[in-house]
Amino acid sequence: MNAYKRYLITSALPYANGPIHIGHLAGVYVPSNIYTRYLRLKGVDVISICGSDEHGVPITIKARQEGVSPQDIVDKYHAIIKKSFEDFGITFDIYSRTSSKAHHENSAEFFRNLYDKGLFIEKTTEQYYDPEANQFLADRYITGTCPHCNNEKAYGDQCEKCGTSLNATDLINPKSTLSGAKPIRKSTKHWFLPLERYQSFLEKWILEEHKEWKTNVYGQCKSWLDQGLQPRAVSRDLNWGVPVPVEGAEGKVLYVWFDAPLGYITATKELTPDWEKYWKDPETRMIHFIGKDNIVFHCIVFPSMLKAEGSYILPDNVPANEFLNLEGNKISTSNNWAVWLHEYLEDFPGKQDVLRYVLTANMPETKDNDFTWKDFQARNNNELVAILGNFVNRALVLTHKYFEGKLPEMGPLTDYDKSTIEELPKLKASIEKNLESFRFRDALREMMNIARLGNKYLADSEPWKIYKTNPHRVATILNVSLQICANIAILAEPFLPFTSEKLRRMLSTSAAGWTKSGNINLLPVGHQIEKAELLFEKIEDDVVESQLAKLKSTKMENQAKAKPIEPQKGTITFDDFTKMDIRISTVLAAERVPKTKKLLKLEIDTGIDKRTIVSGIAEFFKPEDVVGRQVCVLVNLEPRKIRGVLSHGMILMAKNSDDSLRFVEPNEAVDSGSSVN
Ligand code: B3M
Ligand code: ZN
Repeated sequence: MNAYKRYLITSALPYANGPIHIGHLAGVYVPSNIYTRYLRLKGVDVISICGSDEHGVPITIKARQEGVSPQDIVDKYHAIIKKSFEDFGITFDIYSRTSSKAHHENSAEFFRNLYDKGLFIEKTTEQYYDPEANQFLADRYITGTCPHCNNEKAYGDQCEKCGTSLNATDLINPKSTLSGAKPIRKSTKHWFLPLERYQSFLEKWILEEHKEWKTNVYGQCKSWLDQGLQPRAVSRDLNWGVPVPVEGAEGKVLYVWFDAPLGYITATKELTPDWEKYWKDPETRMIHFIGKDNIVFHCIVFPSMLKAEGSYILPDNVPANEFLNLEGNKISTSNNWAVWLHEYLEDFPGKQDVLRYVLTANMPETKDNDFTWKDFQARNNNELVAILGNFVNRALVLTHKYFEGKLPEMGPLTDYDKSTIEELPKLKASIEKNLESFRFRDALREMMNIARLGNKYLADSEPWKIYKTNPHRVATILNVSLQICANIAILAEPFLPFTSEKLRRMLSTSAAGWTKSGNINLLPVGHQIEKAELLFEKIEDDVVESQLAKLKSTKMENQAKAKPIEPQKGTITFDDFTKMDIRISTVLAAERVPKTKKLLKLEIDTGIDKRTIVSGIAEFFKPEDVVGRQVCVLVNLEPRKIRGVLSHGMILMAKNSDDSLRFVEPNEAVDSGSSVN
């Protein structure tokens, strides 16, 4: 890696159509931030670029749903997203946006450049059109069945299930998402980037020269290339986006996946007049951090665009992650199945590093992974509190207790001291090796192994037991322990920046660079440390349970929305209605009907008489839950034998959307025998 002079780190531009959730963080922004912080600490020339993706159908769909303009939507979410990144220590050198004038100019100029060189194909083709909404159906305005994996909810430009990039005309049973109508075909002119012209270049560049790319990334690229690349439309019939900068292109804008990656270039231009050295000097190493659904655009389409232009460098690596699920289900913005960062901060103020830690420890690096609140609690309590927090706290508190908070002098070292100290440079080297190969989970584990090492060292050495008899030995133990703390303050910074800062404050030490760490000489003898504060707090069961309850109610709302309401039954006459004799009754006794799952046998006081009714409610109510309850009973229903018991009537129940049952009961006590009509 030392052959490079500087680094350009890009992170996928989030669509400004909603806030940011844990899936975004784990997939893209935590890894890119860890990597960038690591390089910055090493003193490398690095810039980290991001911004909001403000064009495309995701934005216009959201605007339509909320009844506001696309500009209103992107203004709102750009601000929310930007703040979330700042709150979580995701520090970009610039967080830009693609609806800016600078970006419109930059992307129009890039298009025009390729256009003038004759690198596009201009074609009039038939595209899907919604005759009810009077609109062409680009990208997410159309859904249908994916011809590759049969996913019924594939979009017009991509199937999110199998990752394949599609043309709307590939979809089976296409449907307009605007009106639900079956689309018709209508001809329209567009500009296509002939990707097939770059096929052999891409094969050599990726398949031969970048065998080191992650298997998931390399594999997707290979399967794309094996299928053979096709021309890809880079314009759309939409009124939101960068207008196509040529004559006769009214009502047409650049395809969002044409302009969005150029946003990386716009942002760099906005950041520094020296932007060209980051984009055009082969001694710059460019890395794209993205999620797996963006692989084709960053490894095939954007490199083809850059290659076509000719003067830009290409990414040296694209360490895409897989997806993070939440409690076993796919994270979904539209179903509100997510942990939103702004909500997390309300519930867990000041605990950004806990989330960063858990998301890194579970990062979906090679396969999809699951976030669960139980795991969140366990990792906080058993790892951050019990290992890292505990070690640092004991080392600092004991130094105050025995040496007035001044770093004591190191005496002769035992073999155990020496073997502990020797671990430090090894662990540091292992963190580096893992970070440089984008193995963030392993890097984090090795960082925690330093805290484990310190924790074990203190526990084994038991300075609190020997102070009276051997204070010099205690001085050595605490010197070694505090030096380990100082190492943690540096080596944890990429992962846990807030904790690192707090620890540095407590140790009264500035942010010494990465290169100085890995040894035991970070703090001088006599160095005064500050008061010890706790780095982490235990998370109790009720806190986690309330998060789970929140998700459960989301799930119920979604089920209710998903379940079609039964249509109304045929009309009846008033006479039909008055034939039903419904009475308020009281349950006197209840027992299960033996050998059945669903049936309770109830003794009922109907006011008219006392009788037996068999009711299919045992899955939802225990006998003791129903005794004494007032219920509505259809008393003149023809008696019926159910499992050998004669049932005289029927209790009225309401069936909830999840098929669970509730009693229909008077809201205040009513005399038994009162009629209901
Ligand atoms: N806006 C992210 C997404 O697919 C997409 C990335 C653009 S990066 C140039 O959600
Ligand atoms: Zn598919």
